[in-house]
Amino acid sequence: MAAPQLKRIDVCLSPELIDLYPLNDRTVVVIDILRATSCMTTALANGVAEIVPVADLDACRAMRSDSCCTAGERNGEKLDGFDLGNSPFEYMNPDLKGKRIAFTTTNGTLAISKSLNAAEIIIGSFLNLDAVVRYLKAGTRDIIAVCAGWKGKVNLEDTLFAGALVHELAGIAEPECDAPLMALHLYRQAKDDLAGFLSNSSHVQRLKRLHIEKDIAFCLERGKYEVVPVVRAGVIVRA
Ligand code: 3SL
Repeated sequence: MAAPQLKRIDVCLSPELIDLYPLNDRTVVVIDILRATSCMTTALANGVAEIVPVADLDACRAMRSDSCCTAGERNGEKLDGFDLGNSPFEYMNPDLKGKRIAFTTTNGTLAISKSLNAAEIIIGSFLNLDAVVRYLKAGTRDIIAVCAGWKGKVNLEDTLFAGALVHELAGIAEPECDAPLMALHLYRQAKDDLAGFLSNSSHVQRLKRLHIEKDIAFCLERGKYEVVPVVRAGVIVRA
């Protein structure tokens, strides 16, 4: 019997590079470990019904209504006029069960909006890594991990998560170019102490200046949730 064909996996290290990647027949995994995709995962795992990712701040603010809360973050800080910020702990509130949330963040929601041409988009974080890996193994499409980075620049934590996907999918999906190989090598160096490996990284330093170390530790927990958020008609729901 012929061996099953390997899928391909590529890594887009910054949304600025996204035009280089063919999205239309791929499953895209959007990654913003600190903290947007970790918040989205936490929210859906705790009963939030749907999240509308919105790149533009004013458009998101305008969506506030009786049936829609708003979440707004820029430069790590919650914004005036929004119900929620970008800490995963806010999304464990039982009052949010069944709610719709319009969500805008500095990089994460922009990465989602730039990925909308993909055949399929899912949301990845260390919190749901195992569920995402199972989902990708079961799927038939080639995969692109899109790292949100920071304002167009590459960051370490999103690259490490992309490397974790390449590592976990070994034998199922083969790296398509050097970015997945780089991410894989980094992840293999870092995997036994992600927090230590990231301690000097730019966004960890930024969040530490805002005194939100507990968010960093939480977002690096692996496999806490079984949920796989998917983007359907522009809205993030449970798969
Ligand atoms: O850039 C983003 O989307 C945010 O996740 C950044 S922060 O962690 O809220 O600073």
